Amino acid sequence: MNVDLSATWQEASRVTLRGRIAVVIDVLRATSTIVTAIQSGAREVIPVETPEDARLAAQETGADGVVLGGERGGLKIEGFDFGNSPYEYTPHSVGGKTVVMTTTNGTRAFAAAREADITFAAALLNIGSVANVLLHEGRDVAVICAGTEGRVSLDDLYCAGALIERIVTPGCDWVLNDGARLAVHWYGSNTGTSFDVLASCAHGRRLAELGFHRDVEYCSGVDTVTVVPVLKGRSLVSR
Ligand code: 3SL
Ligand code: MG
Repeated sequence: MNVDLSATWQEASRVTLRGRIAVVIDVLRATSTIVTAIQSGAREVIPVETPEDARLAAQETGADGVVLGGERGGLKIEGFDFGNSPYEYTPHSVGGKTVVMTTTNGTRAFAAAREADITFAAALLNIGSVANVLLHEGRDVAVICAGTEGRVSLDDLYCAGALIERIVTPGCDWVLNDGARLAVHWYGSNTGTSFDVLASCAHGRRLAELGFHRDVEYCSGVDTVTVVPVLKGRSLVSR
């Protein structure tokens, strides 16, 4: 089986994903927030590319209990209900609701994955559950790191390396592309905690500057959430 890693969503949009399972990773912070929203009981999360798309999708959905979430420049978009902090997505705020979400990189990575047979959302928070699902499926995997504005994000690569290490079991014939090998190497070379890694990478430092230090800490949690969001049509729902 093959594990093919794209380091950014832009790279993924140039890769053939047909016949594969895609795993989208944006640890800081989109997939961590999506996983949290679904764990908090959101009915669905609809990832879209732009704020205009979000407003349109909310109108089209026409369902009761639709909320808008996301960020630009890390901050809540004007007129939206929530930003991109996982702490905002509580059972009280999103339980039973449809969340339409747009973020700078993470939600675009779902659009880049549209050709894949199945698409899951992964973060450090739910990495064990995602690994179990991938082992159960036993199929070629395309790991799509969102990256940050077209550039590699070490937080995503770290999570990808941790995930790949959990699924590439000895005795199984896995073929890793160079990106996947790099992620495993980067993950294995870290001696500090996941928080040390996330806090020291460029986007972790940027979020701390914006006052989101607690989000970085929260997103560093490993296996704290069991839910595995899967794309059904245009919605991410609990698998
Ligand atoms: O790039 C994204 O999709 C966001 O997750 C970035 S931020 O952490 O909200 O700034
Ligand atoms: Mg990111």
